[in-house]
Amino acid sequence: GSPDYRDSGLEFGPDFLFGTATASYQIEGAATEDGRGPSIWDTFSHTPGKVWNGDTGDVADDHYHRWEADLDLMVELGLEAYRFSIAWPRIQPTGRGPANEAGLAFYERLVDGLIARGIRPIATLYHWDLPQALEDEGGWTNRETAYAFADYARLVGERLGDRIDVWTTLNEPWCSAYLGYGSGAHAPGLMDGAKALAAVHHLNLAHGLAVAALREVVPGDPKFSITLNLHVIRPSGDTGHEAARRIDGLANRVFLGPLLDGEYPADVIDDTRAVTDWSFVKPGDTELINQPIDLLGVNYYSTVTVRMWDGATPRVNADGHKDMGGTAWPGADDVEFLEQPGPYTAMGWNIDPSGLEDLLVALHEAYPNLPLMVTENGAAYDDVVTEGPDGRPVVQDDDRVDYLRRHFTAAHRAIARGVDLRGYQVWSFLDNFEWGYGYSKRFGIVRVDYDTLERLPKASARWYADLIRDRRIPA
Ligand code: PNW
Repeated sequence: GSPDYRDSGLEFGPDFLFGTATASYQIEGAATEDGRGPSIWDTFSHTPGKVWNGDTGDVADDHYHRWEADLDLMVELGLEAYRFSIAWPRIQPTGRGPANEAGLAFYERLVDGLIARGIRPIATLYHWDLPQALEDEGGWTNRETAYAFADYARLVGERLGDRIDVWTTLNEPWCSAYLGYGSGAHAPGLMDGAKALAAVHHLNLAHGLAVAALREVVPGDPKFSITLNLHVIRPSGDTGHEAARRIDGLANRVFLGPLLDGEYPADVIDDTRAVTDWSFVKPGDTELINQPIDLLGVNYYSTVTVRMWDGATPRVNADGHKDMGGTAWPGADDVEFLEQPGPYTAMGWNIDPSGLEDLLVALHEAYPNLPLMVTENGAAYDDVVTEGPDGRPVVQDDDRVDYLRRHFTAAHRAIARGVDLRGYQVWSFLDNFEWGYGYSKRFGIVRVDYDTLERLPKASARWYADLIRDRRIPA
């Protein structure tokens, strides 16, 4: 049978980089401070009906003001790396033009603060907070946004270039394109399959142009990367393989193809002919996208199970996405996403650590010379605060510890099978603004009290600290 992934005592090498991840809009707050312009997530979260409970990132974890104490807490936990994102509208409030000095200065303080504490900075240039002014001109459906992104990357690279270990261009362009422009679950909330596919291409192009720009201005030998949320797809029944090919195309190969192989997969273009003619791809684009990269970031949470819909019985659609009326799968509305076997996290996502092992091994087999990093993995649970033996509050999040233990074990098994895995960033350092779910879903290994903004490391944070100290999965 398949392993239960609860092995303890497995050892990680001395260079394996243990850390946590966050994103600017999810933690910073200070939404109008120091010249920050509005992003599509400000607009979206302030639009009634888009985010649970009307929650916004206006204050979030107030990390913009509390960053120093947050970094001290990372030291206390022994974290070796920190994956954070830079808010484009802090650097360029309207997405174009000269850099806003106060915005650059914030990230310079943060990065210098990390380095002073011996924590390695992993910077993401785009974790979904597009300047609203660019969305007003079409956002990611507009080719110009890709060029604007490269200009922004250059501004940040010129200032911080010598101090960042890993530069990541985009976080999960799948979400930006398909949830932002297709399903409507994410900002800007459009529901148009053709726009979603145009966004896919312009995000790919933005990545390529940004890597080229960064290489020009960044000294030394940092790593350039992109982070994808590749889908691990389990086929069901006779039609499962056809359904899996279709979803693999839209979710995975439409990114991996141009990024790493220099071309779009022909079957994806065929599958989506009724949605778009792909005329947004211009001659030379795939060469621009296909820049050499040094590392691929992998975000992993769950798996999907698919088959083709028979057209008669009610179509199952348990793909785990908030239903706003659009579709995250342009041209694949005849694919069914089946209910997954449990157990589930508080997101309703099924827990399957074998998916992480499978994904890492498959990527290594397809791209043997490309080092990998888990740039996100973690779980939301309905944490409860209780009184500890000494009368102080504790969060005994054993379910999250178990989730992390199994996924670290899966990663270890992948390494044992030859995968060049360089590190693991747990999502997330802090409870934070979970996009359409607002503050209702808690992913942190550190609890945030949203009344007082106090931080409280959960049992999972202590468990992780032990793992990092011993470089072994604790018993
Ligand atoms: C990722 N989906 O988001 C993001 O990179 C994080 O910002 C986020 O907080 C984390 O995972 C947990 O959700 C996703 O619907 C959001 O498939 C939605 C999906 C996938 C990833």
